[in-house]
Amino acid sequence: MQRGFFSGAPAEAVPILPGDGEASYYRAFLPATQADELFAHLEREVPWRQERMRMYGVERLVPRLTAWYGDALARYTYSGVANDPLPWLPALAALRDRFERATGARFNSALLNLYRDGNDSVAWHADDEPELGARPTIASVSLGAERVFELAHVADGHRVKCLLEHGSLLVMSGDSQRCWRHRVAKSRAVEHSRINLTFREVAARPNAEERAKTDGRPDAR
Ligand SMILES: O=C(O)CCC(=O)C(=O)O
Ligand SMILES: [Mn+2]
Repeated sequence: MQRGFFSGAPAEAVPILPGDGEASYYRAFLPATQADELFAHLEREVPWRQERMRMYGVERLVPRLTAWYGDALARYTYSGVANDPLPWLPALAALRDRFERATGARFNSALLNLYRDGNDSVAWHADDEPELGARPTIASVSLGAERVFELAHVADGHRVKCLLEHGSLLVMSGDSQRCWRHRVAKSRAVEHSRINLTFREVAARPNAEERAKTDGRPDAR
């Protein structure tokens, strides 16, 4: 056990990786009633969508529902889909502020996943898109049904498993996206839904409209 990341937080940090990056698990990061309320609020308020992705030239539906929130310029490309962020919901902005105060890191966006039941999943991947930078810090909150989060070392295949409980927080940082891949596999045992929030900092990228506004303006310097 270590204090880690959230000094003074109610939950203790449990390191889950043996090396080559850090991942800390905080079991009861949110009290159960707050986690219940947040789950119900997000399930109801978020305009959940099932996106399509292209894999090996074949288009298929992403096996879960998603939504992307963030600052206006936090545009993000995920599985070949360019996402414009929805404006922060107050409940998400409050969590972002808490993470920023605790870590000193910035989080300008959050990717939300809704796993409707054990048939929904996320396949092996690393959050290593160029706009996240070389050593991103990712704060991942879990609500609802418990799911197993697996990590596999890219070089030696070493596996680590972590049960992500209702109200928990997992913080991945350092080389964790370069040295490890992660997934949430399908599970017949899971009947209920789960919401996952991953707070990230993406490099701000103006879209064509914003570029047009600034083009032709004299350089301020
Ligand atoms: O649902 C989770 O815990 C992980 C989701 C994830 O890895 C992602 O959205 O990149
Ligand atoms: Mn991920």
